[in-house]
Amino acid sequence: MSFAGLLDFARKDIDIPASSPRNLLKDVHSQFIHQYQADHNSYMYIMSEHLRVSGIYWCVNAMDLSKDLEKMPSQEIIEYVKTCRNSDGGYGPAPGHDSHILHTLCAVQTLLIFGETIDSETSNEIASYVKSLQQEDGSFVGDIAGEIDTRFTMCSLATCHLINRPNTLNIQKAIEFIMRCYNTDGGFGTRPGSESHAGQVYCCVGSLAITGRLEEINRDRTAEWLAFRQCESGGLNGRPEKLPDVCYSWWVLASLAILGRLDFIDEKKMKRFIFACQDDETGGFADRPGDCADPFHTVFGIAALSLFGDETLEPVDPIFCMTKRSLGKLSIL
Ligand code: GRG
Ligand code: ZN
Repeated sequence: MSFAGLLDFARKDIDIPASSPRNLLKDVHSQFIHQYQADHNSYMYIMSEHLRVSGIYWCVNAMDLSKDLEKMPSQEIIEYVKTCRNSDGGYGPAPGHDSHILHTLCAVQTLLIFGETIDSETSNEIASYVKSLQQEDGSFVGDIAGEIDTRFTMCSLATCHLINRPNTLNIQKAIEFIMRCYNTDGGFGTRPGSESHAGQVYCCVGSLAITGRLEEINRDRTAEWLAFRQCESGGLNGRPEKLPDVCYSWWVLASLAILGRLDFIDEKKMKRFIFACQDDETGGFADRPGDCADPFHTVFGIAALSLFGDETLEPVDPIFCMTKRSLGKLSIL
C-alpha cells in the first residue's frame, strides 16, 4: 500500500459523494418502510425473525415520526405483538421465542404508539418480569442468558416508566450501578471499567433522566465527550477512531438534548451527513452514504432530524424515542 493509501486507511471518516441527497426525502422513506413490513416473503424479513418486535417498533416509530402512521396495518401489528408475550410477563421477538427486555420495551412502545391501553393486570405482569431481571448490585440482565449491560438498565427503567410502574425496581441501586459505569472521560460503558461508547452514554444519560438523577454527572464533561464524536464529514461516530454512522446521530444527539447541550454539535454539517445517508432510489437510510438502507438506520436518521426541529416531522421525545404526540405530549425533562 502506498503512503497516501495508508493515510487514507488510517483516516476514520468518509467523503460525502457530491451527488448525495441534500434534503429529507420523506415520502420515499414511508414507501420503503411500508413495503418492508408488508413483504413477509422477502429474504430480509425472514432472516430477521430473531429481532422482529424491535423491527416492528423501528418501522412503526419511523411512520409515526413521518406523520404516516395511518398507512400501517395497526390491528394486524397489535395482534402480532400481543402473541409475542410469554407467561413470564415479558415479550420475545416473535411468538414462541424467550422474553428479552429489548423486545419487551419495543412491544410496549409499539402498543402505546398505536394508542393501545395496557391494562392494569398486564402492566403488573410486565413489571414483575422486568423486576426479575434486576441483580443484587442494581444492574440488569437482558434475559435468561444473564448478560449484564447498561442497555438493559435503560430498557428496564423506560419500560416501567411507560407502564406507570416506576417503583417496581430498586432505583437507588440501579443508579449506583450506572454511576459505576461512568468513566473519567465523561462517557459511559456497558459495565464498570468498560470503554465509553455513545450508545451506552444514551442509555446511562437516559436512565439518569428517567429517574430524575442527572445531577449525578458533570453535564459539560459528558457533552464534550459527545461533541468529539463529530467527524470532519459532519457524521458522528460511537467512539474515538471509528467511522461515522447515521444511527449515532440519534444516540449522540438525543443524549445532548437530554443534557440541554444540543448546540455543542455543528447542525449544518451533521444534517449534510444524515441527508447523504438516504437512498434516493429504494428509500430508507443506510449507516453511511452508499451502503444498503435498513429500518434501524431509517428510524434513527429520521428521529435525529426531528430533534433538530424539522417541521415536516412529528417532534420526538429524546428519552423514549417516540413522538411527543404518542406520549401524550408529556416529557419528563
Ligand atoms: C430507543 C428508548 C430506546 C431505548 C433503546 C438498546 C438501547 C436502548 C440502546 C442501544 C444503544 C447502543 C448500544 C447503540 C449502538 C448500536 C451500534 C451501532 C453498535 C455497534 O457497535 P460497534 O462496536 O460499532 O460494532 P462501532 O460504531 O463502535 O464500530
Ligand atoms: Zn448504525
